[in-house]
Amino acid sequence: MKKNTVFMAALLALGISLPATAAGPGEARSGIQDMSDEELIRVARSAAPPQISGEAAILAPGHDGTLRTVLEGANEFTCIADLSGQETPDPVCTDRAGLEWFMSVFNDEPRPANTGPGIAYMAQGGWHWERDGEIVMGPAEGATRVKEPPHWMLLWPIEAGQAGLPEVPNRFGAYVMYEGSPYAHLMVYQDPNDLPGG
Ligand SMILES: [Cu+2]
Repeated sequence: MKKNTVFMAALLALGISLPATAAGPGEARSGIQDMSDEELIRVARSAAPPQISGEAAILAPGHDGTLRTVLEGANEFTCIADLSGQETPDPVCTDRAGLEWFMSVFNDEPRPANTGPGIAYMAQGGWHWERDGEIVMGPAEGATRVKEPPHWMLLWPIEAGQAGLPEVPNRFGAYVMYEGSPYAHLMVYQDPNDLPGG
């Protein structure tokens, strides 16, 4: 499998892939592949507060669609400069367990490899795709892109029904994304003062 394809499959599994009509990961609309390392570090670090991101390792997608290490880290966090390849980068900072979760996605594994809960911060928000009122794991035909506000994620198995949580974003700011999948996780909108209407 070509590395490009791996990255694409990974993004698809995450539900953060490009729409069918969009550029491939080699030509992300955010122009992330053409940014200087300094800019990549700035963008990646913007996903979490400085006490987390300031000493984190920095990864960024290169022109071949694979992630490269831009900067080694000095704490347990890793920040990735862009996940979706959309017109604005959507960076994430995640701890060791969370990085295992993301690497499982990138490697198209049937389930995440982390053996403990991971945490991930997306202070710049991100996107998901919806069809018929449900979140789908990628831009399937007829799916629409929906912007996510700044949020954090608990990357550990959860069932919406059992947890008494909804499966779609709502005015309370917490929901289970990818319900019914091994990649189901708790989404919490980061700023309680910035909840979507509803
Ligand atoms: Cu999520």
